[in-house]
Amino acid sequence: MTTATDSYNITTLNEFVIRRQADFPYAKGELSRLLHHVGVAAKVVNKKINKAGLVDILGRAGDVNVQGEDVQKLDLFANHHFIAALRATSECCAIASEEDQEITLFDDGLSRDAKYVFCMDPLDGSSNLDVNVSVGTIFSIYRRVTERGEHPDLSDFMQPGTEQVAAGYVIYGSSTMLVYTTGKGVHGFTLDPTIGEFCLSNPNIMTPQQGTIYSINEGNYAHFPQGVKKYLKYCQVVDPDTHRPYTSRYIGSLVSDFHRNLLKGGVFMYPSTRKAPSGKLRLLYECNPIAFIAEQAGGKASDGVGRILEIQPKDLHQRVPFYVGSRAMVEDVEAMLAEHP
Ligand code: AHM
Ligand code: MG
Repeated sequence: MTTATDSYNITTLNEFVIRRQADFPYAKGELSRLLHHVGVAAKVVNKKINKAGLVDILGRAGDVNVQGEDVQKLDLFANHHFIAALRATSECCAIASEEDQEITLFDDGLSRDAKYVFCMDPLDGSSNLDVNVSVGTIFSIYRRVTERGEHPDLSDFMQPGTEQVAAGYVIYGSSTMLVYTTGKGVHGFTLDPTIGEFCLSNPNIMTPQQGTIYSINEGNYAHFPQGVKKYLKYCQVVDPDTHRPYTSRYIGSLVSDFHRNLLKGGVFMYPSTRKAPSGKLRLLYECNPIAFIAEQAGGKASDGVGRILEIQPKDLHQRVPFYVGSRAMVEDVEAMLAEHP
C-alpha cells in the first residue's frame, strides 16, 4: 500500500495556504493562521468522532465516563474545540455558532485587534451520528466592520455572503476531508491519518454545469411549493436525451449531500414548507459558506428567487430556503418556482 508518507510530492494544507497568500499581495498571514487553526481543530474533532461508536461502552452525554470525566455531546465538544482553537490564534475577534444563542466575543488582549469574525456550524447533521453517517463542520470568515481595537458586535456578522473572505467545510466521512475557498477556486484536502496532515487531494474543484442527481427530503413533498413539486416530477420523467430520470440521493447530512453533488453534479434542495416557511437551513452557518463554495466551483446557490450570497441577514440564526449545486439544475428549479411559486 502506498501512503502519503511514501511520497515527497504531497502538499499539506498549511503549505498550500501559505503559498496561496501570494494571491492577496497585502495579506499579512492572519487569514493563513486562522485557516491553520481550523485544520487543527478539525483534527481534534475528527479523533473524537472516530471514537463516537464507543460512546455506548464509555457512557452517554450527561454521564460521567470511566475516567471520571463528564461525557459531552459531540456537537458541544466540536463547538468547544473550535472556539478554543480560534481563541488561541488571536486572529479572530468574535464567533457566531449555530450551537450558541449569542455571539462569543474575544475582546481581550490581542484578539480585540483581530480583523476577522468567524461563523460556524460546528457539527452539522449530528443527529446522524447514532447511525454512523458522515457529518461535517461548516465555517465562514468575514472581515469585521467595527474598528479594530473596539468591541466587536452583531454588526460584524450582519453582512451578506458576498463579503465572505473564506469559507469551507470538513467532512468526517470514510476519509476526512477539508474543502475551502478564499474566492480563488475551491480546494480539497484529505486527512492522511498516518502523518496527521490534511494533504491536497482535489485542487481547483469544478462542479458539472448539469448533473443527474437530485437531493431533497421527499417526505415533506405535500408541503413543498408547487414549483418544487413540478421540478421533482420533471426529474423523474424518462427522457434519455437529458439523462432523465435523474438519480435521487439524500443522506440528510448537508455536507455529505453537497460534497457528493459538488463532485458528481447535482442539485440539493431544502425548500420552504408550510410548516417551516423559511426552510430549515441557516443562512449564516450553512447556506452562505456552501453557496460561496458552490459559486467558486462554477455552480449556483439560490433561495428560489435570488442569489443566496446577496441576502442581507437580519438575524443571527435566520433560515432560508436553499437550492444549490449544478448551475443548470438550480436555474431549472428557479424557473419552475417563478411559474408556480
Ligand atoms: P442540524 O444543523 O440540526 O444538524 O440540521 C441540519 C441538517 C442538514 O445537515 C441536513 O441537510 C438537514 O438538516 C436534513 O434535514 P431533514 O432531516 O429535515 O431532511
Ligand atoms: Mg446545521
